[in-house]
Amino acid sequence: MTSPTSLPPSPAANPKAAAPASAVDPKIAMGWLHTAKFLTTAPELKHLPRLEVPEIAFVGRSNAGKSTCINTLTQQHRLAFASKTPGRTQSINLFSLGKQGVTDAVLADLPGYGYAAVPKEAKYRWQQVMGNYLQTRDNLMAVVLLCDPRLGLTELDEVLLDVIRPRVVEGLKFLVLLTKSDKLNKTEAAKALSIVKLQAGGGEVKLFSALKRQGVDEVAQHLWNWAHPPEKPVKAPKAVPADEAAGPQT
Ligand SMILES: Nc1nc2c(ncn2[C@@H]2O[C@H](COP(=O)(O)OP(=O)(O)O)[C@@H](O)[C@H]2O)c(=O)[nH]1
Ligand SMILES: [Mg+2]
Repeated sequence: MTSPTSLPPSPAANPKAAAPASAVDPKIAMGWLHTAKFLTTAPELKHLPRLEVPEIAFVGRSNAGKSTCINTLTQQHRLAFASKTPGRTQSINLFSLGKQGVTDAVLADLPGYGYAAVPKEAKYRWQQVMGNYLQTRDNLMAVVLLCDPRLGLTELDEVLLDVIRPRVVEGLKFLVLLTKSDKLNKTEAAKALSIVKLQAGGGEVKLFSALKRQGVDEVAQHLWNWAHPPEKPVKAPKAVPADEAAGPQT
């Protein structure tokens, strides 16, 4: 393995890459995620609607647990179809989020990659669509990369990291979730975390289990914080001392 120090800066090495998941009450974040509604599906980037609201993309290998993660976060069992047949979904699915029918963010479920049984042309086509999406989608503000910790970050995940690296440097948020953590014991989980942290350049990596609900609230808080960044404080106008404001005294 190449030493991580010899690599160019990793996406996750950017301190801006993951927001602190502290500010919002997890109940508020989960309530917000529960508003998710299917918006549209697009086989190619050009079919996606242009949107102004922030978009958070879920990416990862087929079978990494992406659909299950989205369904768990949104508390909707069939929102993102958790297929038993990996590699089937080949479109970008968008889900809108927002209270009182006002969309304030969008989740994007990207097709999984790396499924061996997918024909070569389909794989190639998908790489193009995905590369295009990740490089040019204007309102993309965060990427959640899901990874089965028993496989670790694979070559295809590394390719994806390379694709998004320039955007992370410019402020794109980034988080790696090690899914199905219920399948690991404590030692295995700690080991998987440290290996993937190294691979991801020491950035934000979290254990996640839909089954045991590990990491669910925390991820919800991250998503909420990303979509609702604190407003920059407005500079108060400089106070003029009363005697100056009243003009020179005679
Ligand atoms: N034990 C366990 N299995 C999971 C978990 N999340 C997903 N799975 C299983 O992993 C398989 C793939 O999940 P899916 O969400 O369809 O993966 P996707 O292809 O990335 O969308 C399914 O059989 C899920 O039931 C989890 O947290 N724990
Ligand atoms: Mg899926």
